[in-house]
Amino acid sequence: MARHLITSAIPYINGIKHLGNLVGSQLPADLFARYMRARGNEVLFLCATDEHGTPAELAAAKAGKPVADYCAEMHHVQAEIAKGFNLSFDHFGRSSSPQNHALTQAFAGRLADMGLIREVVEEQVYSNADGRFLPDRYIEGTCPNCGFDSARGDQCDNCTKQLDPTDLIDARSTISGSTDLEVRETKHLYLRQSELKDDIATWIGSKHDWPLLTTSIAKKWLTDGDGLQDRGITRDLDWGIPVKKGADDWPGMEGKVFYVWFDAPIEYIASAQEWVDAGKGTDWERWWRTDKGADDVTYTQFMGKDNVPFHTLSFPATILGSQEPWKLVDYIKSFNYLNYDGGQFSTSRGRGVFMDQALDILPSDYWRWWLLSHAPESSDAEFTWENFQTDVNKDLADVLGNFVSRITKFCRSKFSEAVPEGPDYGPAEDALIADLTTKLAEYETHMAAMEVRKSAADLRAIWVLGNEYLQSVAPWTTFKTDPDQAAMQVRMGLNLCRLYGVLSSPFIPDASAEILAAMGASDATWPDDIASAVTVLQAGHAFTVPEITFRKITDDERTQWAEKFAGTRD
Ligand code: B3M
Ligand code: ZN
Repeated sequence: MARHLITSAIPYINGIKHLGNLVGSQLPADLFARYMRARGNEVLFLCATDEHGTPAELAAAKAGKPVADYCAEMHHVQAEIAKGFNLSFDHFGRSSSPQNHALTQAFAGRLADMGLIREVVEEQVYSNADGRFLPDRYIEGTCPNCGFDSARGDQCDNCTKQLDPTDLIDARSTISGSTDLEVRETKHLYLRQSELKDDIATWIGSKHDWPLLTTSIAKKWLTDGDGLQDRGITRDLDWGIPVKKGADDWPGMEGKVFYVWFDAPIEYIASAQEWVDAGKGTDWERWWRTDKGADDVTYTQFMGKDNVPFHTLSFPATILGSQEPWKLVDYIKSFNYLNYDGGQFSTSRGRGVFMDQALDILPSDYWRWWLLSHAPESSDAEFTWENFQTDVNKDLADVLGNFVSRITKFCRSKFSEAVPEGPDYGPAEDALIADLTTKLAEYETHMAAMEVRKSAADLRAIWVLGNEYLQSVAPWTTFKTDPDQAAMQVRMGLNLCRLYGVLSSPFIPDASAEILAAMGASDATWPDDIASAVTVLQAGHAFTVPEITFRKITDDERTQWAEKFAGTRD
């Protein structure tokens, strides 16, 4: 049994995420976590809300609430929606937790002890109209790298370049819109990433099996311009983790907080501490400290491409720089963007489908299946209502749903609600077993490699093999001349239902559970061998006909939803 530590990028606290956010990290991470558990591995799957920084402050101000209250409420909302999508986190933490405060301050202190922190008196943008400094998202302007006109003070969303507010051209305050800005002096801490450049380059260079999307982004920022730059890790903000050197005050840094991107990845570790403190686990160091057993852990991170620089450069700089035995990530699975109906999903413009709205109109399995089977892996992908309707109706209703309902109903009407007798499996069944064996091996290979789309295609092919089998042996015809032979064919069909319940569970956990319950299956273990897996349900085993597992999306619904989600959410 191997041990897998799995984290999803932690979603910002400001509002409910859209389906593009979901498919870019949390959902594929859940798929992998479920698969690894199903294969008998020990899994710790962690996520959290990312509660600091300007996104939280701006959203709380908009909602007219104190930021701490806003975060507590939104954490609860996001946790409930995550449950609605069956995201099987072992813990869903909060980056504002006391554990993360202490750990972040400890890392900063340690990095200072290692000589990797510089105190810098620097020039920051100050807004006269707002009476404050404008870090990160408090300022917008034109990207000096690509010319995008709404680049933020910390990063350009268009080209992913990490920026400083003073880099922006034609900058304006996002609070007041004011362009009455000036540059003032303020003191900040810088992490001397440049000192760690060679270590990080060597480390990235050794990751030959990482997705090209991950390594190309990392290498670009390692080699572009002067290479890896020192990075400001503190901000002039009220909300955040106060700057301290471990437990001690940091002279000259009173009233300042750590930058959100410094403390957010540290929350991956703190979330494991929260998991223990919540009584859900007993030993977090076993997962995170290589001197305490984590050397045999495989650590996989999931994230959208815009988060890659922080996970390939900044967070590793924190870990490597500490020279403490922390577990470094083994594999980074990154995703491109999912677009929405000819444009981008937009949180600010309310364009696209948001996670809560999705669950209001259809059960989570419909979304899980479509999103995962269209995951934006090798390029950006696009959500259209036509494609969603067509593929959900075809894959889930026509292929899987129809298979289960047809065979269970046929058995009930011609035999009973119990697996019928009949002879041993013959040549047609042996051929089916051989085909399923080949497809299962491909499915397992792709799942282990986190090839999400290919895995979905394999699973669909496994469902199709069952349909083709039923189509060709046609028990409804056989029954007229040879009921005994038909009984055996039905027995195979019912066993396939159970098998599909097991194999489909990482993608569509609710439907899988429903199928397994209808089949009265107590054994839901992953099959070692198809030949024996299709004999688990023996003659006389009772089952029930499941409720309609998947219904079809109608043309009316499609039209109505396309209109409803065109872009008006406030
Ligand atoms: N909250 C960005 C995002 O949600 C950020 C990820 C942090 S991962 C440590 O896309
Ligand atoms: Zn740019």
